[in-house]
Amino acid sequence: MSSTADPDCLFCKIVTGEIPAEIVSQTPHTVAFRDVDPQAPTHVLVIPRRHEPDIGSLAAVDAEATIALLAEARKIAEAHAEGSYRLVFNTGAEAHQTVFHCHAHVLAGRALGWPPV
Ligand code: DGP
Repeated sequence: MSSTADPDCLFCKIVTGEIPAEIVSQTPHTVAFRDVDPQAPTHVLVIPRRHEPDIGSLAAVDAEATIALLAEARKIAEAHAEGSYRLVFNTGAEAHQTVFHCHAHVLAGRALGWPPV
């Protein structure tokens, strides 16, 4: 497990508790908390404790944390959703990534359209 962090990163500050969040779960590799601007009745962000800007960069350097993140997202979805959910990794500004610390959005609790807009 790596302890890499970016002192200027909002989500690193949620990991340390410097910025409060409505925590849903914590594991050795991950922290999950409710999104401040929920887009569905269930909208939880699952992040690695390790600072990496996106899921691809996390996967390239830390397979264990990547698997842990996916496993935790599944666990949260199963606990908070009734069967159907969407797991989203916005990656890059053009894809609406606004916080550059890897995060999975777990969205559930309403019908979700396709394609996403
Ligand atoms: P994205 O656009 O994919 O980078 O998603 C970033 C999400 O982070 C967005 O849905 C809003 C959420 N967010 C931003 N700042 C905070 C915060 O301070 N607390 C919480 N709980 N969520 C935040």
